[in-house]
Amino acid sequence: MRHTFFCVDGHTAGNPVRLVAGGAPLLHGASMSERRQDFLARFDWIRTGLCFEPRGHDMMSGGFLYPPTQEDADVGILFIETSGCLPMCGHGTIGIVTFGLENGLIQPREPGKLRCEVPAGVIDIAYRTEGKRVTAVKITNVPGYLAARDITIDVPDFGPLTLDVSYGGNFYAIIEPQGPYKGLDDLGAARIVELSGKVRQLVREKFEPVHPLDPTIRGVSHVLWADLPKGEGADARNAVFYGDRAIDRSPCGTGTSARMAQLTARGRLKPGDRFVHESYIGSRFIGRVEAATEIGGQAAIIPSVEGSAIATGFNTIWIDREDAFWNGFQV
Ligand code: PYC
Repeated sequence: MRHTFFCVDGHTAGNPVRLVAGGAPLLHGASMSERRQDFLARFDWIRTGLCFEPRGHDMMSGGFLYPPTQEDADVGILFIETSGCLPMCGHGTIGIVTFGLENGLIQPREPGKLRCEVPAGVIDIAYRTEGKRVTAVKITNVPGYLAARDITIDVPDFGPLTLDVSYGGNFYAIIEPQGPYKGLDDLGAARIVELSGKVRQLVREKFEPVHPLDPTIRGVSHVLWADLPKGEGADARNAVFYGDRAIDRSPCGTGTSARMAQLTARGRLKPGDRFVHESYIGSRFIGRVEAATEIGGQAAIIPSVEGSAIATGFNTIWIDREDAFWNGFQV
């Protein structure tokens, strides 16, 4: 049996985005969070088939558009990625909104503005256009907060690290330069990938964060290696590890949100501050601490992240059960 998926492929700040515009399964659930659980239980083969080799690669990421479950939202988004179905994805949202608007798949009620329902909550979008092109997308994200400070781990063949765990739509282990970690260029991409899986495992053994409003959002999924900026006008640089082998080519929207929540909790940023974040490859998002708030009685921030995406083409993809690799593989 052959399943056909009509996709708009592209990238946000260098990281892939595959908007699956046709072929999304019908999902049960009264919220995007419940639909995420339903998708994971019944349709995860679609994610692995579209994201893993041979139809995808280590960094592959994307999502589907759904009618929202909430009346005040314009559209619902379900994210797929090599790492799973994320509660929220910043670079994915920027790409999905851009390609959705450019191809008439999303109809805003008010030009320049959208309200999107994602598994992690409701996010507000402001976007700019030039002719038919969407040139910038700003996400006002779900609240971010610092979940744990100063967790210590000892990484075999590397050394001791002290890190924070922060939430910006996913939970991040955040490592600043210290001891054996002298910065991104000193470590290099291959070593970041090699060490990050171990770091994530060691953090998971010590601490399991659970979102105060949605217990299905739990556990550290990403590792953010923080560094000083490289380019002029940037405030910081990062490499975000996800899945089993991926370094985000974008500055990572939820990672930027988590980093701003951490820095605000530690008194190094404050509401109103701008935070220009550079990715490993030098692309940028403009972050901002929009406001202070609280979540489950805990101090939090409303972060925003702005960036842009480029479509690279349409892609009709088959998943055929007669193909030995119909649901993808990882090596
Ligand atoms: O931009 O939030 C993000 C993201 C998560 C994983 C990869 N990118």
